Formats: sequence, C-alpha cells, structure tokens
Amino acid sequence: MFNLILFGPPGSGKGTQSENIIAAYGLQHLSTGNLLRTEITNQTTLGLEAKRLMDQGQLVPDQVVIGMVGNFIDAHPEAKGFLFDGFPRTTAQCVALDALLKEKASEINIVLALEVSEEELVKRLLGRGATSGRSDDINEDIIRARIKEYHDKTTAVATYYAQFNKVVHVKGEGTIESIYADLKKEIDERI
Ligand code: B4P
Repeated sequence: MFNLILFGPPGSGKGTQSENIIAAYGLQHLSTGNLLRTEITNQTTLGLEAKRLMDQGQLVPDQVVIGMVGNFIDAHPEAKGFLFDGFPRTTAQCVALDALLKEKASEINIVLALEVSEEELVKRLLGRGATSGRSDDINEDIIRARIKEYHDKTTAVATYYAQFNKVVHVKGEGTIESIYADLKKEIDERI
C-alpha cells in the first residue's frame, strides 16, 4: 500500500490537487471534509453537530472524525493505498491513523505540505464561497477563525510526521498544473 497525506491550511488546494493525484495513481480518496458534508446533507445527528462547529470555523471532535475514518478504511479492503485529504488535523488524529494503518500492516509513506500565504487563502475561500454555497466560506471572520484553528491545532501534524522524516514542503501558489507537477515529482520519487 502507498499512503499519502495532503496537508495544508484551509484553501491551500488539498481538494483540488487530490483530484489530480487519485486520477493518476488510483489511490482511494478520503476527504474528512467531504464525509462531514455528506452527513450534513443527509441531516444526520452527526451532521447537525458537525455543521454547528464548521460554521464557526472550529474542528469537529477527534473521536467523531477518527470513527468515520476507521469505518472508511474498513469499507475499502481492496484499496492499493489512500490519499488522506484534510486528515489528520490534530496530533490525536495522527496517533489514531498510525494505529489504524498498523492494523493493516501499513503506514504513511509521505506527507505533502502545501504552503500558501494567509491573504491568498482568504481570497481563494471567499471566491469559492461566492459560488459554492459552502456556509464556512462566505464570511471572512469564519475563514480567519479556520486559519487560526489550523495554526493552533493542525500545524502540529507536520511536527508529528517530521520526527519520522516524512514531510515534504511544496509551494502551493502558482497554477494548479505547476503545483501538481511539483507534487507528482515528490510522489514519483517514493512510490
Ligand atoms: P475541508 O473540506 O478539508 O476543506 P478546506 O480546508 O476548506 O480546503 P482545501 O484545502 O481542500 O481547499 P480547496 O482545494 O477546495 O475542511 C472543511 C471543514 O471541515 C474544516 O474547517 C473543519 O471544520 C471540518 N473538518 C474537516 N476535516 C476535519 C478533521 N480531520 N478534524 C476535524 N474537523 C475537520 O481549494 C479552495 C479554493 O481555492 C477552491 O475554490 C479552489 O478552486 C481554489 N484553488 C485551489 N488551488 C488554487 C490555485 N493554485 N490557485 C488559485 N486558486 C486555487
């Protein structure tokens, strides 16, 4: 199995670049943001609670997200690898993911960290909010709260994987094609 984490702040292009990577390498895409939005659309109890937190720019509790990811991995025994998009977002999620993969005799092979300035992130997310209807993208205060949540809790994810020399930093500004070419080069060196 080849398992990759696409890491970066909200709006750094994780979802955008994931589409290119899964198409090229046939990995199973696991986006916790998408899983949570499906729960919201289906108006489940989990979805209603998740929406309340997401609309304030906060993270959903670790045990909820970890449970969802465990179910997703178990539901795809045929996967030749996973692309984790937007997960893990806290150190507790990193530890849980390592344990889930260990059960499958597998591990994280690489963490690709997209780097984008805060002003560019705000610009992109407000741009998406104007067309997508995503309630966490329409208000600049909520967007800045998400970026703060990223600095407070999620940057620790890069520190966690850096101790195993698994983190590669990639510039996340430029055209979607040029960023994908940089990501592809790093994957091809390790797959
Ligand atoms: P996510 O769904 O993961 O999404 P995201 O962080 O908003 O954005 P992403 O980086 O995927 O950006 P994208 O490619 O779409 O999270 C949403 C919320 O869910 C979180 O705030 C949190 O509350 C909750 N959540 C999710 N996972 C969780 C977890 N593990 N634990 C707890 N809570 C969790 O790009 C954004 C925009 O930029 C798009 O419009 C795109 O077109 C544009 N763009 C992309 N690349 C570009 C480029 N190179 N140039 C110009 N524009 C570009």
